[in-house]
Amino acid sequence: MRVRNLGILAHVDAGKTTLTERVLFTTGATYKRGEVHDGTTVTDFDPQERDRGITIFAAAVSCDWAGHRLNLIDTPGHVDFADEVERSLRVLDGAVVVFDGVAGVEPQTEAVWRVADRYRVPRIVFVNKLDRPGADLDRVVDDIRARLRVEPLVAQVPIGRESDLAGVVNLVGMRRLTWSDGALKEEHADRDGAVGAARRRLEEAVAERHAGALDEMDDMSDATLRRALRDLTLAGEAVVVLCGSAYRQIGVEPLLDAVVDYLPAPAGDPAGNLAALVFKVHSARTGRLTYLRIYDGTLRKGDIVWDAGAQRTERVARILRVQADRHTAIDRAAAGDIVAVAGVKTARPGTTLCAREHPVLLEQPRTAEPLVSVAVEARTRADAERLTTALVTLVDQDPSLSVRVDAETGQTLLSGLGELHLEVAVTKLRRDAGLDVTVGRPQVAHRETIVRGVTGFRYRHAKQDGGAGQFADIVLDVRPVLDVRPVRDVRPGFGVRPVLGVRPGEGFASTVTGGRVPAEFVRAVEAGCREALQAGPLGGHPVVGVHVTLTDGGTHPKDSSELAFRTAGKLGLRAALATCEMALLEPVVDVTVTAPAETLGGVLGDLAAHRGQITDSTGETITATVPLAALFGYATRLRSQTHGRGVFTARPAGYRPAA
Ligand SMILES: Nc1nc2c(ncn2[C@@H]2O[C@H](COP(=O)(O)OP(=O)(O)OP(=O)(O)O)[C@@H](O)[C@H]2O)c(=O)[nH]1
Ligand SMILES: [Mg+2]
Repeated sequence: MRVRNLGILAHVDAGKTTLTERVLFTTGATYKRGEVHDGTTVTDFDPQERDRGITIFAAAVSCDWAGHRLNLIDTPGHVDFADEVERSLRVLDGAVVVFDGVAGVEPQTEAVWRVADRYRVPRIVFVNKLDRPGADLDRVVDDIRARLRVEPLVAQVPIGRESDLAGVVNLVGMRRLTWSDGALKEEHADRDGAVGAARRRLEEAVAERHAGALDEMDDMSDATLRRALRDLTLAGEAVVVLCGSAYRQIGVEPLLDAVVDYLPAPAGDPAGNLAALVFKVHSARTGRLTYLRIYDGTLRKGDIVWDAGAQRTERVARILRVQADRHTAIDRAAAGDIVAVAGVKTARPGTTLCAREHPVLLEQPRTAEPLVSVAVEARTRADAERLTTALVTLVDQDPSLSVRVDAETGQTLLSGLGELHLEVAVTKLRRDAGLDVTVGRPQVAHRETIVRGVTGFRYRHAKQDGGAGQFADIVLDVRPVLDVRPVRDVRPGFGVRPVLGVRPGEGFASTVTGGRVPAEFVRAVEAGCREALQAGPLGGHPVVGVHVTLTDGGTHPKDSSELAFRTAGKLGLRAALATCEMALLEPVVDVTVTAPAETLGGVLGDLAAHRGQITDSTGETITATVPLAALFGYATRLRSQTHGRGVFTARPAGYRPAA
């Protein structure tokens, strides 16, 4: 059977889960339509999702349409769960990006669009909620062109507006589609008036970008148009725009046709050597489930596979086809499939599973850096040990969570992408693991960087008091890697000062000549340096924006080893950093606040008082860069400043020196 693996992506509340629900209903995979607000959808099955009315975990479902199997992943839209979306995007071949017909391009939609660009995932746009008052397809299309810098190829014209929305005209094929209570009526559409003009515009936009279509400029057939739309979608040169209302079940069938027509089939060879990427791990009461995408080869029940990164074997006890929280055991899965397996013990998101004789490592998804942490503590001694196990399980499933014990206070700190992310994690500890834990106030996760470096820093690690000795001599240059960002659109009067943005990441190089430090020892020094960067001298925070050069060194004929050089790298860089001028960095976020104009003065004043830098303020919208710490409790503050009418969205914008 032919396959389409696709994700449903968007900002929070755009209607992804509702659309997924309607897709399952339309294709006959379910017999009743669930609703997010009733807690009855297939993909929001976790109790926390049902309570909160939002998607938290990416959920996979399958259905059949027009002779194809569609494997869909409904993703969360909240920025705190962006890592879940990133991991899903890594294994998908295509995506439907959903837009709210009133709100247009929202911040998290823009963010996931960029991630999809990075992974080169072909996309189709679905402008949803056209039944809502104030919805306007043309405005959303203009917004997409301007903000996402992509040419929208509008392939439908809505029939009726807002609450009178009745259907759409498909410009490819010239069909008039109307729905009444979910039942589709299909008729021929005439090429006159607005519909004819829209078809002409679509033909022109396509001909401008596609040679085959240009040849038929004067009389373009539907087949040519369809082929051109597919070519342009796959090449990422433009994006097909469809529309409707998921809630009212308008526009779902033509969207599914477009998925089959325009999005790519998975590549890969079922007869090849196994290559599969783990993108999700879920520990259920029934055991650990590992979700994977098979790129090449065929996986059979009972297979022994190789984890090339960790250099160990794993056994695939069972293979499961996933339908949200329901699983069906199958005997095999092949290239192009997305399945879950049971029995795999240690593979984490990002792990490649392959054949031992043909080891490969697939590109890992990027993991977002934790921004916020809370101290967690078990109330009883008996729970303390179980807490450690439960935390390990949490981090195992979600690489954007991390745990460390603070060296000074001895507290266990759980770090994640935001307050909601941590709240969800703590609720899991309480509900799933049944632990009685207390949780401290959220704190931002700081970073450290160097402002002034050091050159020619010599460090000698020598332990030669009898027995096998250790000797390593190294000389390091340490310098900052700074990226000076201009302040955007600064307006007078807000007290804005220039800031340094710090590029995350660091570098290592060696300029040692004459073989004074052999290559394997240079690598050991680098590994030691990376360890040293995990805890800086100011407060044990990770150190970023540092470049280290090994400029010289020396060995001992008997006592030098990789271990000795690794230790020298770690202790040497730690000592070098202690002599550098260091700076503490704090995470900042870009916030967009929308509120009634008469309340904006108060909102502006509050943001400025919390060290926010206002970057723009027009009409009813303010954008600002604000320390993440200032956002704790912001929802409550904004509510009182705007009499409950203000809304805001935030997204990470890197690190700035802490005031
Ligand atoms: N009027 C209208 N409401 C809709 C439509 N689609 C979804 N909604 C409503 O919008 C709200 C959010 O819908 P969801 O499907 O949960 O949105 P989502 O994109 O999955 O949200 P997250 O998973 O939290 O990011 C729900 O109350 C839906 O009933 C639509 O086409 N028209
Ligand atoms: Mg959802």
